[in-house]
Order: sequence, then C-alpha cells, then structure tokens
Amino acid sequence: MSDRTQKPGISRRGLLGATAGTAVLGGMGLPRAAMLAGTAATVGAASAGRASASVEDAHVAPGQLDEYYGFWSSGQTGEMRILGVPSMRELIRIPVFNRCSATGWGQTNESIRIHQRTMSDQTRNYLAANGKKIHDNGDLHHVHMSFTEGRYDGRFLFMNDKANTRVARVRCDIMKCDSILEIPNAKAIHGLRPQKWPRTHYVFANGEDEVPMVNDGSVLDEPSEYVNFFTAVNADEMEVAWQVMVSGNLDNTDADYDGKYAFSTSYNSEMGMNLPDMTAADMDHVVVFNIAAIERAIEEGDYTELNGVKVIDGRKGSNKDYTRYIPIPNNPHGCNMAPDKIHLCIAGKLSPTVSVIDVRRVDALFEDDDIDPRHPVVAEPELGLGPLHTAFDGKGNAYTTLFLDSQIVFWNIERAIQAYNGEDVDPIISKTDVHYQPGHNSTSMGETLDADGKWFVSMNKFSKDRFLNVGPLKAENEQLFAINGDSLELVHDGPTFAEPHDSILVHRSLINPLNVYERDDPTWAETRAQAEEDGVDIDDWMDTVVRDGDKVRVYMSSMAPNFSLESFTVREGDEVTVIVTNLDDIDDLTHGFCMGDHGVAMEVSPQQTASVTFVAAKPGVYWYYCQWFCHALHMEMRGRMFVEPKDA
Ligand code: K7E
Ligand code: CUA
Ligand code: CA
Repeated sequence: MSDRTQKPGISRRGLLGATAGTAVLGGMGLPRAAMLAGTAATVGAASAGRASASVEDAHVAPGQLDEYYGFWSSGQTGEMRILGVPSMRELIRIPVFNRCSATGWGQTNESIRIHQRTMSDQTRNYLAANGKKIHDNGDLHHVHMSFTEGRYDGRFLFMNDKANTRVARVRCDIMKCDSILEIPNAKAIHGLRPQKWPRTHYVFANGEDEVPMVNDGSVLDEPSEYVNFFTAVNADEMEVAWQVMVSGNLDNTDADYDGKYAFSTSYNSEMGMNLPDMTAADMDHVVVFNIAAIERAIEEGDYTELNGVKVIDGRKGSNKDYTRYIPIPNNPHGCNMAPDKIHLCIAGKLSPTVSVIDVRRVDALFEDDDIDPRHPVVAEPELGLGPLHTAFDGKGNAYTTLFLDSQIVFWNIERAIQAYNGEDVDPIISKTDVHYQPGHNSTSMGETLDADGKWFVSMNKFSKDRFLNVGPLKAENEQLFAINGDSLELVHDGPTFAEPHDSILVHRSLINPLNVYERDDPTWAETRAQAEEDGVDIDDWMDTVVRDGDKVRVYMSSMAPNFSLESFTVREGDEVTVIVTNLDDIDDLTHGFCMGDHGVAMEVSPQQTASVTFVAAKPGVYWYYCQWFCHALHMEMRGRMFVEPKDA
C-alpha cells in the first residue's frame, strides 16, 4: 500500500494511451477541441478493418482494457453506470438523481447546489415541508451523449428523470453530474435526445403525463383541460429554451441528421386516463417538430409565457408550421433515427409493425396542406409481437426488440421498403431469442454516423430462471451479442440490479477523463468564495476553524494518511460545515470524510474540495474518519469532534 503515496506523475498506461485525439485539454478541462479534431479519424481507423465481431473478440483478459465505454441508465435506481464493452464489466456508478452513501452525492453542499439551482418554489416548499432539501429518487431511462455533426463529441451526457420531471447533465471530463434542470409545465420527462446536427444546441425532452396547463389545484378531474409539453433544453446553459404544447401525450423522441426536425411518439393520442381509453384508437401518432419554424415563432413573439417559459401552441388544428402529426399504429413507443440519415424507425408496441419514416418526405407535410399525413411512411414491416426499440449497424440493417416474443429481429430497411412497395421480399434476416422481455437495445456507436456494427446489447426486463435464485426480487439481465454476418451470437449474460434500461456504446477514443481534479474546477466555486471571505486558501494546507454566530466552518486538508486537524470543538446546536481539500495529487488516491453517528459521509478525490453541513445536536466525543481506503494507515486516518453541551 505505502508505495501508492510515492508520486509517479503520469501513469504508464496514460502515456501509452495518449494520442493526438486525447492529448491536451483546455479551458475547463473539457476535451472539446481535442476531441473534435481527433474523433472521425480515430473511430474510422478502429472500425475500418473488420465488418463484424465474433465470440473470441468478446474476451477481454484481466488487465486489458475494453474497446468501448458503455453508458447505462439505471431506471428507478436513478444513477448512471459505466460498463466496459465487450467485457461487460461494471466500472463505476455515477449518482445523479439518487442519494449515494459512498460519495455523499445529494448530501455535500456542492451536490445540493446542483440539485437546487433550477428548483421551483413549489418543489422547494414541498421538500421543506417533508424535512428534505432535495428529491432523493429518480427514474433515469435514457442516457445520450452530445453530438457535433452527427458524431459523439465526448463533452457531455444528458439524461432524464421521469419521476420528478428533470433533465441532468454529466461532464465527461470528470464523469460527475454538473447540472440538474427541473422542467416547468411538463410532467414526467421520459424520451430524451440531443440534437445531432449541426451540434447539440438543444436536448429534446418529452413530457409523458397529462396535467392541467396551470396545475395549481384549480382544475382536477377534468381531462379535457389537460395538456402535454415538448421541451427544448439549451444544452450549454442547461436552461429551458422553449416548449411546445401538443395534442396527445409524448413518449420517446429522436432528432434527424439535418437539424430540421425532432420527432416524438405518442401512445395516448386519445388523452385517456385509464388503460382501456389509452388503447382505444387503432392509430396514435408521431409528432414532428419543425425546429426553424419554432425558433422563428419565438423571435416573432408567437408564444405565451408560462412559469417563465416561452410556450408555443403546436396542438392539432393550430394550423401553424410548428408541428405535424403522422398517424402510426398502435400505442407506438421507440423512436430511432438510422445512421443512413434518412430513415426513422417507430416501433408499434401494440402493433407488430415498425413504421419507417423517410425524413426527406417530411418537408411535404409542411408545404402541402392536402397531403396524406402518412406520406413520409415508406415501410411498415410486420416483425413480431411487442416491438419496442430499434438499433442500427450502419450497413442498412435494423435490430428491433420484441418485448412479448422475447426476441431480437434483425432486418433490412431497404428490403422493408421494397416489400411495402409490393415486391416479394422478406425484410427479416434472422430472429434471436433473448432472456427475457427486452426493452431497449443498443449497438456500438449505433446512434451516430460512426455506427460500426460490431456489438449489440439487449437490455432485458426479466431474468427469470437465468441465475441463482436470490428471492422474490430477481436480477434483470443485459445480454451482449457479437454481430456476426447474418446472426447475433450471444457472448455474455449480465445480471444487474434495477434496471438495465437503456445504454449507448461509445468508442474509447472519444472519452478521456481526468485522473486528478483541476483545482479551479467550477464544482466548488461557491465553497471557494466562502473560504475567501473567511480568509482561508482552500488550495493549500488548511486547518482553520471559523465561528460565525452559531455557524462553524471547519477547514481541513487530507493527505494520506492524515487529516490536517486531529480534533475540533463545537457547541451543541451549532450548524457545522466541514470543508475538505484532498491535497494528494496522484491517480486513484481518493480520501473520504465520514462523521460517525451523524449520517454524514463524502468522497474527496485527488485535488478535489468537498463540503458537508450538519447540526451538532449530540454532546459528546465523535470520531470522524476517512471512509475511502487510501493507505496502509487508512484506519488511523481519523480525528475527534468534541460537542460541548449547550449550557456548559
Ligand atoms: Cu422503452 Cu422509458 Cu426508453 Cu422503457 S422506454 S423500455
Ligand atoms: Cu484517507 Cu482512507
Ligand atoms: Ca393509444
């Protein structure tokens, strides 16, 4: 252990791994310019040599690195996970909407500020009434990376929270959430996608649940008054750019490769309030959002302002150029744009079909009022029962999950178009059993122009008998397949805790996180400002206790295996803030701070500053300790907090 404190500077692997595309990072440390320069060439080189993968390629020996990062959503767990692909080793979990005992996410002042930045007064008041500062649950369905010209640019990951109507962003340089945006007006943010072209200026987010336009209790059980909102988030500022009021609800969404349109599925065009009503119609629809027309409306003032957001009326019959509605059977779900830049695949869910929309034919919907609204539909292959989502290999093929059949259908888009035009061809290439009930699927680089057709992941909602019985609550199962010629070869079953919801597989050349924080990281800017007021330099060794009425700020440093303060004293009832800077600056030397018997703990990674606040309400002696194993003398890395009784 002790040799870990000798400072090797840069690791051998870091040196060997450095390339033109992953070298110097500027500004905030975001790998932007470097990545943009290096992206296309590096990925091209990596995928050029081979058309598909095989079972042997899936073996990643101990000590070897994976070729892809898998960014996974976790559904109701509320976190993001990172896996290595093809090994399917889980590398780490990134808390986002959930509370994390290990890292202190949702408890440190830095993370609470991120949670609260855009919190509405209603939410703040609700939480306060329940003795809380933040929501500590979330339902994270969809993780997607920022794009530049149809390719991943390695800057950010965006994700939704269906449970509490939020959108979050993770910085790829430190792999931490840096922003959480509460979306006004809409309810239950579900489908989420970044704009692909020319870059991710917007992140599109669908509100799934219907509520009254002004949801303040004045309208309750009057569904005719309910509406739904499509939201464009400004991805750079993490603010709402605009919203569009729509007819029906919204489920999943995707954007084209031209920057002209976004598309959303709606399964409740009926505006039903129960299952029979939501499934009553044979046809629901896909809503087309005309980005330029909407931006023009914002400029020209054709909007109403609702809770500080510019809202455009895009409902059916509004007769404006903002939206069009394409009829689609039947409670459609998945919405996936193919890397051929032309075909959008809409999964029918209750219909055994996938409807293929040619985005070049969408212009006509806006130009000709008398046109058949299904004009852009160029194929509708019948694939099997319960089609939910479609992934692509960049070679003109599509892979659709069949929830009810527990299968993946491997099919060809061009042949589906031929069949739709009456030719006698079968678009289906093969069907593969999965275990069991797949929702999403993903292919390596499959939602980008760099789709390479090597790996396929099926994220399955049930594992049933596939693993050792662990009680009534079973693991779920994600399966990795090599795309090998005309078939999918199963190479891995990966049991996971709730829930392997969705994922993207990103070539490792596009991701280059820091090993050690930069001291000017904006995460702790407000903590730094407070320290400056207190005359403390948080970049240096610090061992200062500042009293400010009944508030006490305890500044300490950590350097293996010591905290700078072996004790500090406060009074019963004081509001105590402990600020820790980890002065160790070598790879993998994270410390922690845990205050025993106070429910307080946090991660302090190399060169990070973190702080946590609690009320010292229990007189006595309490030990704080480093809860992140850091050194041979990690157990000894501890100190005492003395809490004097109030009347002493
Ligand atoms: Cu299909 Cu929330 Cu992505 Cu579930 S949605 S499967
Ligand atoms: Cu420092 Cu463990
Ligand atoms: Ca319906």
